[in-house]
Amino acid sequence: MTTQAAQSAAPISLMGVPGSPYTRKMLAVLRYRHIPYRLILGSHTQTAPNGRPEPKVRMLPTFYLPDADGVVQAVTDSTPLIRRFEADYKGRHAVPGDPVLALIDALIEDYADEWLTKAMFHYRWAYEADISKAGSVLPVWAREPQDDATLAANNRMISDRQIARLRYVGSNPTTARVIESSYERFLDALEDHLRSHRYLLGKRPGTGDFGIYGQLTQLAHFDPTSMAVTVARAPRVYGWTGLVDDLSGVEPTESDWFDTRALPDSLMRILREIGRVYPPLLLANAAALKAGDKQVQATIDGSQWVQDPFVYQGKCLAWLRRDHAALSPVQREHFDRLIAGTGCEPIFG
Ligand SMILES: N[C@@H](CCC(=O)N[C@@H](CS)C(=O)NCC(=O)O)C(=O)O
Repeated sequence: MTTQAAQSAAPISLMGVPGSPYTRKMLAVLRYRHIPYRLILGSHTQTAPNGRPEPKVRMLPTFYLPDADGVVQAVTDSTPLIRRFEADYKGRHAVPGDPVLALIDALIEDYADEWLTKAMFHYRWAYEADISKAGSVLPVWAREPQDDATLAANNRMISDRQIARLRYVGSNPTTARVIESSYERFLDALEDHLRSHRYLLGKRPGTGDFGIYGQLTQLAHFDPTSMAVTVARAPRVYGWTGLVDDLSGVEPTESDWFDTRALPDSLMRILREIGRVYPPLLLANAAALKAGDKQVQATIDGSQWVQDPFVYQGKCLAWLRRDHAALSPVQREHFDRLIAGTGCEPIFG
């Protein structure tokens, strides 16, 4: 897509539902960036294609965007899509201009998308109250109007399917405590940061804010068990989730980003929480993929962690390393010094 075409007022189309954290993440990015859009409410299995192409992987959200030849393609994956829109649309950028800060932002976004989502999936499908709420509300979001018997059948179908998927995210009786205590420590750290700051990286939101917001639309605002934990421990985090939903009226300036020479302790605390849990998973997953192992075995926060290998998270690690390698020697040294002692170091080799 050329910049000129992208800058025109033509809205872009995406398909998604309110119960999908990545759909919510992208809607908030589009609103903040003043990118006009049309949301097609629905999911791949339930919504008529209406001439729309199928994505390679049926994920939500799916965007319908022209390729280099102008042919509309179905595209998924929020992280590279945000970067594509950074190039196509000028102003109000979500990626910091300073490459060192941009890498910290990318790390936070990745943690949200790949780790915090474990908490989201775990709370939703491991507790009776959460299963019951999600099972009866998600079908309303993804389907046409339905009578009580159909809704009850859809409730059972979606619950059975998602509970069976708990093993993919690594949620089981052994890891439940690791996931929940990590969510609680994350809440405490973000709550502390929000005592003095509006966003993760200063007075304007970065991609990490949108990644975290996406997961919190569910964890903090929908699923009852994690919602109760959030409200009790972190009222600012609960409130912040409502704010990030629509940042169309924020007028950001370049000086709104933190100066990397003086990052606040509260941000470092968040990075230490990321470094405590996320690198062991990324590295063990990469090792399992390389060896062709059937299981990822890791020690996370002192506990045994077992899950299926995940090709996509292998790519996440490669992207973070690529961005680290692309820094100038001076920037890389600065970045390495910033994250020293956080536990995040092994991600970058
Ligand atoms: N890495 C993808 C993840 C998207 C994703 O996992 N979407 C979920 C819903 S939130 C999905 O569509 N899962 C397939 C399914 O539920 O059938 C992104 O950032 O967009």
